[in-house]
Amino acid sequence: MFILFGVLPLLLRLVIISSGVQSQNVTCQQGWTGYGSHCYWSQPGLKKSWEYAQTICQSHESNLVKVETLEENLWLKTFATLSDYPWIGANDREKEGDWRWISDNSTVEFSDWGRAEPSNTGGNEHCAQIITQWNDQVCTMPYGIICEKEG
Ligand SMILES: [Ca+2]
Ligand SMILES: [Ca+2]
Repeated sequence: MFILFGVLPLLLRLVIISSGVQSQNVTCQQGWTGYGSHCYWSQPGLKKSWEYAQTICQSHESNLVKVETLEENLWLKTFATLSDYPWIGANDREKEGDWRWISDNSTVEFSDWGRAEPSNTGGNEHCAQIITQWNDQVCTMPYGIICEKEG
């Protein structure tokens, strides 16, 4: 009985927390998570090159995530599996130093580059990932995927 009384409040709390997570102001299809007016998808452990990651997103009518605000950036760090160092949609493949979002080719305005990043190490880092902050990385390396679409 002692154990039961100890566990019940904890279970109740978990139910409240999980229902809170689901109550977003956007409706997303199964397997997608809503935040703001967008839907997001990521699969822990699934790591691909940046371009293949974008292909996977496109096959689900989405793109690699466009990070527009501090709030979205913070939320993504709780949503994604950061140990997969997930790719985001920012890239400077067309022109060195000209960072653009793959979803709409717009210039990267908000950013969260880590210390001394983007470094363009070896002259060959043209795709962005989240480590703890953003890092430019060699696009062909396999890392996690965060897709985003309109809700
Ligand atoms: Ca670069
Ligand atoms: Ca770098």
